Amino acid sequence: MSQSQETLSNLLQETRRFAPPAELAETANVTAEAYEEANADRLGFWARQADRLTWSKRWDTVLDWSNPPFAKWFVGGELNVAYNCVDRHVEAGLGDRVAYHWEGEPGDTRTITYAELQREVSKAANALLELGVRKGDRVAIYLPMIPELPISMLACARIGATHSVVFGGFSADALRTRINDAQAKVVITADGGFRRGKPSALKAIVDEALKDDSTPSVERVVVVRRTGEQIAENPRDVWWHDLVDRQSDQHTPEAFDAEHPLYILYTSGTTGKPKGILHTAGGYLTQVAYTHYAVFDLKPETDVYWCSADIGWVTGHSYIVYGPLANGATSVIYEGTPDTPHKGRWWEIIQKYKVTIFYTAPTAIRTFMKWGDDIPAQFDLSSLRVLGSVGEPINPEAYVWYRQHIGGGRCPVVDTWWQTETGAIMISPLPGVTAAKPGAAMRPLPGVVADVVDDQAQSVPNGGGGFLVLKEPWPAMLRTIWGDDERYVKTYWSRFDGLYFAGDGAKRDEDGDIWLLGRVDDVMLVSGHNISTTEVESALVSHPKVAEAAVVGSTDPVTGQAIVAFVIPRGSAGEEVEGEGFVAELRDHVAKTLGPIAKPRQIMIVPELPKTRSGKIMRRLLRDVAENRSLGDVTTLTDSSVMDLIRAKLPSAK
Ligand code: 6R9
Repeated sequence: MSQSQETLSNLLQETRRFAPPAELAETANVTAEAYEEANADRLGFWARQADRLTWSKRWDTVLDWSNPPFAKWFVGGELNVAYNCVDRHVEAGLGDRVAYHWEGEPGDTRTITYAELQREVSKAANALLELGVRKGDRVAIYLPMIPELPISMLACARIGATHSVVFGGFSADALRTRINDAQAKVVITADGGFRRGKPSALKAIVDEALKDDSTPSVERVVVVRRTGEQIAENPRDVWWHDLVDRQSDQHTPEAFDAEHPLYILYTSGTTGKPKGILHTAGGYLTQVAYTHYAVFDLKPETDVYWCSADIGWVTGHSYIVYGPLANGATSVIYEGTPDTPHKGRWWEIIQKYKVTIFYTAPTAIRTFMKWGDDIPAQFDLSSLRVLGSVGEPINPEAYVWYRQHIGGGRCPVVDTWWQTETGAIMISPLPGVTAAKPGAAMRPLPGVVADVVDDQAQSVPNGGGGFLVLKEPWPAMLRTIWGDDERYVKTYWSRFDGLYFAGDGAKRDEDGDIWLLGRVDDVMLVSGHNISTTEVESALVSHPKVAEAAVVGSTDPVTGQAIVAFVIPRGSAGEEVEGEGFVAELRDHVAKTLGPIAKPRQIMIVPELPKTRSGKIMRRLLRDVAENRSLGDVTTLTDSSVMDLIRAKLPSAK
């Protein structure tokens, strides 16, 4: 490790700091004392956070860790998640508060208050009961970003059914695998949704997934009419409006055990079949509510919050549905793509709804950088006060661009590290406390114990790099992989004895702050030095003509691995980005920023990068290109034609 630590400490000399705005610091929901409070008594701290919720029966024990790594939180407690997200706000007199400002891609809108949400969720719950769905049954949800999506999730939670949301962009095969793994009894879908100005079909994909009796557990398919496109109707199908609209809008929620399964969400590992990550009711809701309140400084009376993720990913589950609703927040949901009908659509939405808190992903931010500064400049973004980032390491340049061009230089940017498995944000600045560094997730939140360790599980000193681990159980942690306890233990708890292995590389800087360096599978070994893809990418993105970069290690006879970079130029960079001169300029720039060891052997200028459907760069495929292999599995790619575009560029590559 010593050699790599030395290398890492030479990399990324980022010295910029952004202190919290004074006004925000003064009125912040959470102050620095929260860290001390949680350090002094971690379980007591989480018990106080659980008191944000309304419990029908109080717990006896905060944490049962007698059978690690199988945790039980708030043992003996009982609650209803939907009641906590909806009814209790209505009972508190907040029925007229807007829960969701929904904006369809074609421009149609719906405003849903908490009182309406209560009625809609109750009707949907009654409908599921009529279909025979009972406590513990699984319901697969395959919907676009329309109000019926959170309504269906809450209806399941209300009756104790476990939902499994499958992202609307997944194929019939992917849907079938997930339905069968969860043994779903009902599928809720729509005729389609609007994307890029066109209706995109969903029901046909469900029909394909279910054909020839390949999903024997499925009894009924509920179909929401969204696009009005023609669909094939099967005997097991029922229209949402025929079924749900005639139900009573009264339903009395029943309390369930704190450890009752709330949902399964599949995450595709690098190999093998997708893992069904299981989250349970009490601990999950506690941590998403607390983190949404703390990390975004949410003031539910005045804030308008928008998370641009798809609800089909964990970010949408935790920070569009459960966290914001548990806190009684007013949120925006947008159905479509950011460039429909124009590239300023998101900024127009922020202007229209006077959004105050905005949460998005680095991939989106880098796309906006590529489109040009002049686009957000045309809109009034002065309502914003806190910005968040999630999904990948945010390159310092992207962070600074986001702060400046979206946040007007006045909004703190919180870079939030977490995973489907962690359920909720784990490492992040606090907007009223932390003097944030661009590109750093900084410190574990109060109540979270994280560390960076070497391959012997020893904490690395400040300035060192290694593996990110979590040292103590946390309330929103996954409870297992659905139906596969052994795989749960093997995947997360076997690399280091007694520690949760996140699969991410990280470093701790001289101040002890944490920087994420990407998945450990992506770290490159060049002439005996560990070099992180993230740091070389950040160096490339810090060049004024570069919008996005992806870096991989390619086998090299001399150095073991050599660095190969794929670069998308900024829209404003003009013609000169095609030539050899530009490539030489970029190589020199990396050498100057990070040192000669990090200089890419090869740089390819490309129009697009391969991304997963949740926006993460698929470096594995770029490695195949760099090493001239045929491509591996491309099923989780957003757009497989991207790989053809990249291949077409190869002959001109340096
Ligand atoms: C929430 C989510 C998890 C993986 C995670 C890491 C990467 C997420 C990050 C980040 C650096 C951040 N990741 N947030 N890396 N900085 N702020 O994205 O969940 O889809 O399960 O992905 O995403 O590599 O391990 P999920």
